[in-house]
Amino acid sequence: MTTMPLIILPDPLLRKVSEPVERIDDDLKKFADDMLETMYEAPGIGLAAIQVGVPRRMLVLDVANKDEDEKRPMVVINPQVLHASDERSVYEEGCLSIPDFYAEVERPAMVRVRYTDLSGKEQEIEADGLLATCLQHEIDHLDGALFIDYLSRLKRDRVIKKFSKSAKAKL
Ligand code: K1U
Ligand code: ZN
Repeated sequence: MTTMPLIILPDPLLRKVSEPVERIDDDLKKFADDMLETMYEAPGIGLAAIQVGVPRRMLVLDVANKDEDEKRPMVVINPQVLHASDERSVYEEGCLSIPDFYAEVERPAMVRVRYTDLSGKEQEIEADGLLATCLQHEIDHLDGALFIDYLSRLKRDRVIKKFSKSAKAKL
């Protein structure tokens, strides 16, 4: 397995709308393994393909409690949100593409999502808690949206400015 470099704000790729995955083959399975390895190494609880520069509608996540011995990796291909609850929940989110910045975001507390798994089988899950938050955060990435988009314009612009400055300083 290989880890891949992460795309960091303000890279314009993060605003790209990803295209559906059309074929599940050995290359895609290897890519899913590499995404999981990259997520665990970061460390993170989720990762969308666009965060490693691949504009495909695919994400991985593992929201298992870190005290648990068992990993619970999920590979989610071409997800569709079928239902989002009116009830909301607030969670302090982070993003591997916006390192060391965290902010509270309010989202639907429960979502029902249809997706294809790595064996090509259609699945449906009803998620709440951290899984619901993480799924929505990752599905947003597939549509070019970031959790900072839910903050006030002032806060969002401040974060973008800070990351743009540090990107320029690295040139
Ligand atoms: O998509 C990403 O950038 C990954 C992101 C997912 C996420 C976190 C929190 C709420 C919603 C979605 C992360 O994994 S940030 C890192 C993080 O949350 C974490 C890191 C180590 C241990 C536990 C959590
Ligand atoms: Zn993110």
